[in-house]
Amino acid sequence: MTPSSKEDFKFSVGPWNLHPGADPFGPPVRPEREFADKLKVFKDLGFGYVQFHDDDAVPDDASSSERERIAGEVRKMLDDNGLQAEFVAPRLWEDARGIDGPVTSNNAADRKWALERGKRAVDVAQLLGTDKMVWWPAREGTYTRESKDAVAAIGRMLEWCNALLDYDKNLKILGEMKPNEPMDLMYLPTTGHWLALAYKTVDPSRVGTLIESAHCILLGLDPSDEFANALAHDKLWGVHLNDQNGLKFDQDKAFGSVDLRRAFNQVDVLVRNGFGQNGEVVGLDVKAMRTQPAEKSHLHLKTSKETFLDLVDLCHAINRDEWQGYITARDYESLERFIVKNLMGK
Ligand code: XLS
Ligand code: MG
Repeated sequence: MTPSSKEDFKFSVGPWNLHPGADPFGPPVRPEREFADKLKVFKDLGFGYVQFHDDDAVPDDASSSERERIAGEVRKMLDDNGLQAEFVAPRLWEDARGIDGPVTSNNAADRKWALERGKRAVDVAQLLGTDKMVWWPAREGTYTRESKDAVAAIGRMLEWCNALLDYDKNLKILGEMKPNEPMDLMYLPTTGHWLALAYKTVDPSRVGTLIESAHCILLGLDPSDEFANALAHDKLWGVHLNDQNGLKFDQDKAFGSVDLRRAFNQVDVLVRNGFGQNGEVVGLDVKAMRTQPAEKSHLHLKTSKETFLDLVDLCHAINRDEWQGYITARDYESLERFIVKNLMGK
């Protein structure tokens, strides 16, 4: 395996990562940017790919001919900025029909809508020129544990994936798992749960994962080990890098801003396993702090990318012989000091 070089890494971000700063306790504090302005920011910051929710690209109520026209316009804007679509994710969690699922909803009409919406997202992905669909099953879980049949729910999640794999024979589904928020308890809370489902689908070779750092931390798991598990199955097809300060709401802090060693280990596992050499993209899922003024509300994207690339440099510069020497001698105390010194630039 040739380790990834800096050039192997292409970066992506979503339009929702440039946002006006509303949170559950307060309204927006900055003006919303036009989509075209967001693309310009992405281009200027050196991003090569854009992540989309289906309705970031095409309104959900567009007719199929409108969908083609609007997606064509979006694709042209991407082209004009030297950008490509990385994936499309169906936004199943905002519509009233998604209030209790919708894939695992107890209501058959909601489940039917979930499939239609999934198919529309696949259509949008095709029109934007990507074969990847990310599924973050936001409300597939419960607020009240006794409100759903959990075994039936997993079966419904499997059926939904199978129907979409069947709908588009080139589609790849990347599950992005998260243990909670907005639900109290999620079905398939970890990547491991998801991969078990992946192997039960009609075409496991087209089902992989996108792993978000913060989601692992919310589980009390180490993101680099989670990446490693998916890499061992050849199923790490995307990442959402960010950081998270302990077990609370999903903070989407800038990559490496809380725990630099944890960030280093994520980059190191990607570098050592040649991530990016088969078209995988380094995605960010980061939020600007609400305190940022409008003209500085893109810096979280810039700093996350810079931290990532600085850590790639460190991965290449670090003395691997010395590292291995500590492993061979089983002197893990000295190994810790070695890593910490490297992170301090000493
Ligand atoms: C939410 C997820 C979401 C997905 C895209 O926690 O991270 O933003 O990445 O649907
Ligand atoms: Mg994410």
